[in-house]
Amino acid sequence: MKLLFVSTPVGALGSGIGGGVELSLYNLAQEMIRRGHSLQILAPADSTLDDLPIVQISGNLQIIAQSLDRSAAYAKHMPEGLIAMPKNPVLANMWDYVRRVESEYDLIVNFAYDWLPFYLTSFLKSPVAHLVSMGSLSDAMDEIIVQTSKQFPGTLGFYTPQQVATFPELTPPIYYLSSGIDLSLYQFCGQPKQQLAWLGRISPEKGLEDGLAVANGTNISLVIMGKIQDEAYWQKVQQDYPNAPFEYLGFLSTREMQQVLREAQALIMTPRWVEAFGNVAIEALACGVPVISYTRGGPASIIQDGKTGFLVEPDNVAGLIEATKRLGEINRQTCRNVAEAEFSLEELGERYEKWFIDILNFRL
Ligand code: HBI
Repeated sequence: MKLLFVSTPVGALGSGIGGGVELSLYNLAQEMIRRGHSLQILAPADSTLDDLPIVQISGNLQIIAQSLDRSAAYAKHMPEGLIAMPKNPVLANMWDYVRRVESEYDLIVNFAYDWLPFYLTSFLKSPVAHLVSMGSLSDAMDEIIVQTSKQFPGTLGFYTPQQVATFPELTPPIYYLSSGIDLSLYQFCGQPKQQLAWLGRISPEKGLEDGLAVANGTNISLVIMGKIQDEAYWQKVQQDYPNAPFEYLGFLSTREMQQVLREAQALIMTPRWVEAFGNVAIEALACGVPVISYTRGGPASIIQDGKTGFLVEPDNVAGLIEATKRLGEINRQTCRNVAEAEFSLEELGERYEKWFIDILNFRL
């Protein structure tokens, strides 16, 4: 197949602003090329992705949907369900490029959680597969997602059932794609140091304050890695936990990040929202690191309670702290084995290739 991947407009690939979708796009692109498909990636200017083919598109980055969600302060003063875009939007420039080249591809794959690509689907001749990268955030996105699932059944892909459950009724077939990583990049570690890890975009929906509360409660140092997306939030959580032992290492490459992650006794995941998946959880398992998280969103479908980590009642920090005392019950090799069985690139490629072929067959 000739595939055109259209990336998220919130940040250049490699910047970390695109969070899990950057990793998903990179891993999937690699795997599709390995399977013999030809592939082109469209992404905002200044994107880097190793040696993968990227067409850089200029224009102003899109506002992240989390800041425009239902609870956003602006929503109180504005009409219901506004769809926001900056002037000279990179999102529109990317899809204008799609319009010009679409006849050269069998399938276009949209990675943006934005209104425009869903709306443009019926304007294009080539089929569009939409990877929905988050749970329900706004009425405008819910509406266009529901509409697209009705008009183009089978063209919406999600990570998990927990993510799909946050949306209004969608027209089947619905594809649950889970996720997958290049396991060869993650080295198993059987002897961890006295430290816990927290990974992800530093932004309110990720609940970093609970991670610091665990460090405070256990007096075990929390190693934090990820892009600071909300500086004010980052300052606030540090002020709220002045004595919590932690180290912030910034946004690292996968290679550097896993060298630190693998030595952790556990990864602490503290999603405040319904995390669609949680790629960081399978990165931890791949290193043999158990995951302690809330029974909310993607982590609830990744972690096997008592076997590859512990699932705790949402927002119950004391429960997270209790779970750190039970880590001796977890066999770290089992964590790595589960990652190999369920979250390899081959498994990922299998699921996506079936989805893409189903879309093309349905259209013929
Ligand atoms: N917001 N508007 C918008 N568009 C996206 O594609 C988007 C986003 N916020 C976050 C995001 N994508 C990625 O971090 C996903 O991995 C969640």
